[in-house]
Amino acid sequence: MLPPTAIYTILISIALIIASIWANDNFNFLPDVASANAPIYDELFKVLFVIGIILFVGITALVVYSLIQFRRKPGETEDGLPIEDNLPLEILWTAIPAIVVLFVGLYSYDIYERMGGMQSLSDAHGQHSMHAEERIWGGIGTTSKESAYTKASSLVNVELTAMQFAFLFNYPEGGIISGELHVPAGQPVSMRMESKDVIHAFWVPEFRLKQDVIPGQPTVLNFTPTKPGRYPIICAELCGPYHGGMRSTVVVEEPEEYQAWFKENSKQSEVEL
Ligand SMILES: [Cu+2]
Repeated sequence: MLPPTAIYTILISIALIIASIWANDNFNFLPDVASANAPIYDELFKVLFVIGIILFVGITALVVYSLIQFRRKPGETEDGLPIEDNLPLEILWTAIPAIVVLFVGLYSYDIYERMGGMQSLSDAHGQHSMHAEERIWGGIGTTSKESAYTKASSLVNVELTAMQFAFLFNYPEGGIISGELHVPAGQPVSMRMESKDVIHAFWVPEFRLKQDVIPGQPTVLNFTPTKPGRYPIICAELCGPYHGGMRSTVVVEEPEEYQAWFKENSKQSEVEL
């Protein structure tokens, strides 16, 4: 027969696991899912969040239990028992965090790879040719296969220029320069990013994407938007006094709407030229 404390431990653990699964299915703390890699990223976030909750609740429960159970009794004046050297316990509390950290590390790496982070950039959708000596890195990207829209195959090329305190988007094919990023849903986008002054970061929470924009060292971000809508672009690198105001918008449109926007704006630029 198990001692009562062991039974309580088992029951509490089961209740915690059930509660975590229920919370995971019923609450969504995260912003909209608007790109192909967002679901993959959310998977990682949820796993980390559940591990965090289990540790937090477990440790807090243990502390509260110890506070009550081992409280000094009235009239007790002596020191506690001098306990030291419990080898099995030390092995256990070293092994458990080691396994957790190893698991989190390998799993994060796997997610990074699934998001295209380990892809060599020259393979990525045959994007515009780059000089071999050019240092371009940080190719977080996705393939369109996870996308709800798999029909499109053409690649949208955008060049992002960041400066204190604005983002500028240039579409080389149409000669368009825009303060807002327009992208078609379901089509892979390859964005080449460079900064004019200091380090900025391009962040779209709904895409679950963040990439530094660095002066003199272009970075590339490949992604496939999936859900039409307007989402904020936020500079996520403290870049100066108006860093907080460095925002823009990404407009994800149905492919036809995007084509219409593109046509309209590239015509205008022809007239201006
Ligand atoms: Cu900035």
